[in-house]
Amino acid sequence: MPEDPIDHIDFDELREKAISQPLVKHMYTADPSAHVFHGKIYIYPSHDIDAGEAFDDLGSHFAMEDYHVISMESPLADAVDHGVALHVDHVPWAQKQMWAPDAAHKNGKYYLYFPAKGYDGIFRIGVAISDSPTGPFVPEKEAIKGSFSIDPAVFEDEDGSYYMYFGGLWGGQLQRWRTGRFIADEPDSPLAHCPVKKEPALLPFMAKMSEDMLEFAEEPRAVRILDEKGDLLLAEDNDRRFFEASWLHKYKGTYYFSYSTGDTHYICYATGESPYGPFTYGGRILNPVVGWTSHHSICEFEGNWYLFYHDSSLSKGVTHLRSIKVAEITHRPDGSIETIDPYGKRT
Ligand code: FUB
Repeated sequence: MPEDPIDHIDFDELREKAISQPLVKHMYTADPSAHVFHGKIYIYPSHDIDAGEAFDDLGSHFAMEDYHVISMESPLADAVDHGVALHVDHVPWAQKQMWAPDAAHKNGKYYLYFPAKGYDGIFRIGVAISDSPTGPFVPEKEAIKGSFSIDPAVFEDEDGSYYMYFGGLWGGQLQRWRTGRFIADEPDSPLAHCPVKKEPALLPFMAKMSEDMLEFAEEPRAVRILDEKGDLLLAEDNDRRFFEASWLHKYKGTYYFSYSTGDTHYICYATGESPYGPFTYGGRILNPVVGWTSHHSICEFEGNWYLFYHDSSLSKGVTHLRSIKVAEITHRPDGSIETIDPYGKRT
């Protein structure tokens, strides 16, 4: 994950061309998972800091320590920071790297789901509980049994079922779970164990949540992402294959699984008829932003649909110092989604 070459970018011009501005400027935030709870928008982002870690392709420089919850009365309103909602020091099983979180609401309780590296160097996904959407959240003592990798996203279906989608390549360690058990060999190269060329690409995972929202109700299973012929996307198809940042939304009865392509920096989507998939590739939602990572969520507010995303323009291109943003998205009559250019036009 190289540091961006920022010399050629005129950041003043970029700010003017940007379709949206950072929602929060007093700190760096990323990976915004947005939900509407009781008519108000709550955003659960990563809280980016510069912890002085060296850049590497495993994302060691993403050394975040806590989470803040941000709320907004509407997508155009001011964003309010509700302070620290959970700190790594209060999570018994987690050592470091509090990466992209998500949240869910059920029966008056709020659940914050978050990935972190344990003391064994392995990413797991934890859950913390609160009576308020803004926390503070009290973590469970152990990570969710059977969880692995990063970037949890929890979707509530219309029948009241909840499903978690998760996984991420390279530093997110998904490739190290190819055999069903963690492959812990050295050296810790981001590409070791990744499929190549015409092999099927790695797939994200998903599982239904238990009634109490604290466990998987079933063994996690792979989320199949297919091309137009019904074949799995290939590892060499870097412009379309899954990398990280799972999200699921439902529009007019169709399930939209969206994700980042990582090293090609797109946010793409695929559609299906069931929360379990399979999903067929549909196109791009967001073209590359300034910064290496791209990570988003999609949520409906008062009948309109919004993409929450991030870029590194406020930090003038620093990969791990990002800022959350929001832009409206459009589902066309045929169900496809218009592509947004973060610094220009829609197609
Ligand atoms: O914020 C840390 C990591 O960067 C996230 O978990 C990934 O999705 C990427 O945005």
